[in-house]
Amino acid sequence: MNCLFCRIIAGEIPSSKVYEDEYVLAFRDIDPQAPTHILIIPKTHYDSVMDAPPEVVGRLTETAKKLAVSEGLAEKGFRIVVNTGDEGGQSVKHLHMHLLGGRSMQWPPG
Ligand code: DGP
Repeated sequence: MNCLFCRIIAGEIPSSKVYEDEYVLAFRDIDPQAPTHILIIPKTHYDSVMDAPPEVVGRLTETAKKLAVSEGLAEKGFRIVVNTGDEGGQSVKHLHMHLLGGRSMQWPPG
């Protein structure tokens, strides 16, 4: 298995897990870009959001919303990001949603 996030799901690489269910794993980003920076991934491998069915994207979004509440981000606001492809800045080719919060976000992003 050469996908980094599949190896995290399999427990071969340790992660700081914040949520897990049958379909989804969420863990803290190794290189946080905000006080709270969580990655939410499907347990089934999809290279990017372009390959994933709507129910999978929906589960990631619903998990992000729940975590925004449990992490105390929902009231002040937060950002969810799905980098896609090379120009989108996707470095890990396993679909993942970033949940970022705990500071004011800038726009436009870099
Ligand atoms: P992206 O650039 O959108 O593909 O985001 C990939 C993210 O994955 C990036 O923010 C850093 C994070 N990351 C890379 N390797 C690891 C790892 O081994 N553990 C954890 N927790 N995060 C990782």
